[in-house]
Amino acid sequence: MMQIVTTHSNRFIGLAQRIFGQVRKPKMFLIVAVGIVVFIGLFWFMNTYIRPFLASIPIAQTEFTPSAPTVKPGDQFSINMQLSGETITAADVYITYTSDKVVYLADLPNPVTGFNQISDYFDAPPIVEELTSNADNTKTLHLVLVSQKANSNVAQFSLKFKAHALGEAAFTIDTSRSKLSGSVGTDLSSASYISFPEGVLRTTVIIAEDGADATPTHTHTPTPSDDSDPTVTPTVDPSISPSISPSTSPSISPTLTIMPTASLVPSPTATLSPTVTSTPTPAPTTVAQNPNVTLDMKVRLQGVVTQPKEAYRQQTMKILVQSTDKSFREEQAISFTVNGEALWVGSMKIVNVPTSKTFNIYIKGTKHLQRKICTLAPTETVPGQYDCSSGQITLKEGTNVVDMSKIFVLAGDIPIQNGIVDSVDVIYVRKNLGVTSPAVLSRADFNLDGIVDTQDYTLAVTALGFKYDEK
Ligand SMILES: [Ca+2]
Ligand SMILES: [Ca+2]
Repeated sequence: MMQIVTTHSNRFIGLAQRIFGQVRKPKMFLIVAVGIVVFIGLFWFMNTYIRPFLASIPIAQTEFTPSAPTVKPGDQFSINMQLSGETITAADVYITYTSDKVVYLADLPNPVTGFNQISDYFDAPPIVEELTSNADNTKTLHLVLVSQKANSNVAQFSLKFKAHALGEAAFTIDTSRSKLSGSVGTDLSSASYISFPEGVLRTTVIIAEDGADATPTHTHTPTPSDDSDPTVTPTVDPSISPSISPSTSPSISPTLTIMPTASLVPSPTATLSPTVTSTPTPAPTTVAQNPNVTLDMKVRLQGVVTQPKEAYRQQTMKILVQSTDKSFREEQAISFTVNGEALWVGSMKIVNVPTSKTFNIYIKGTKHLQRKICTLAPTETVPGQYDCSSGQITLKEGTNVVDMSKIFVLAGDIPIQNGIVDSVDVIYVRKNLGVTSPAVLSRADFNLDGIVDTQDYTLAVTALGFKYDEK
């Protein structure tokens, strides 16, 4: 984490120098100065709120070492991996290796799995064991491992390779793409994402004719220590902080939760007070009442590309409308019906809406991650890409069209929902492949074709990359 902070501050100084280099006019200077104050404020904000949030993701100690530093052409060897410190229940790992020097066993003419483990910690064979070729004589192995046992805070496995050309082969874990999840500490019922250590996780093997003589000069495994920066303290002058408008902070508050059971609390329209006073004053004592609002919504569910069969054309989704200042909040379970274009249509009526405010709208399906929108017609080209923080939605009396047809409500968080796509979700889908019973379908049939199969499974595994409900 320390590295992130350092990088940011260096970038910031560089940016400031560049900006100042272009400043010639005093007015411009003022604008730039204001910009910098705001920038420093944001920096302070990130340090204060966002860094601690990120820092709260635990880190797994990772060892990544070869079974032998030097091998001969034709030899089979292993790259061993050990993840410890937390109880890992799922691992989604990308490892790039020098493919013109070594071959992964699943890449042989008669492929066999290259995945191996001493104790049966992870389910075998791996859920995903895929190879892709890169331009630079390397290949990337993508492994998705799930552990239904998850009974230890040390998980080990090895990957088998065969050496075939002289030289050096390097193996690198792509820590930016790889993900771990599991339970932290002693609470094995919890689910959390777990990070790899920062930095490069790389090891090498020398392939030499006389394997024994070759000097293993190459050190393996930088094994970064797992104690993440105990010393970092955000040292931005606090006197500058008040310049940030406080209205920005609530939108990132990680405490926002949407209780699945929350019932709708209709606002008190029934406050027509029976003021039977003797004075016959016909004064129009109108109680200050905000307008009533209707949201006509169109929604697209990930995986549902055609209109499903009759039995699956209704879905209940949770809609939360919240003002950006959090003073107004209305949550309802809305029934949606899917049309011929695979769009889900539903309507929500809300009374007494303070229409002078701006709003965010949140949507969560019964087996989906929550999405948050900040405009009435958000768009994305890749499912999950749209991301917003501050709501700019204004609502008017009467009908408001909320067009979510150009973003996807992402599948994967199955009941009982916990707001995260993790190994529990993935395992459930995997266990029920081929099942068509209504109880299972209601939880894991994401594409609504009446069977839990590999398509649903793929959606669940993909969703591992999206982690959490948007808040
Ligand atoms: Ca879940
Ligand atoms: Ca299905």
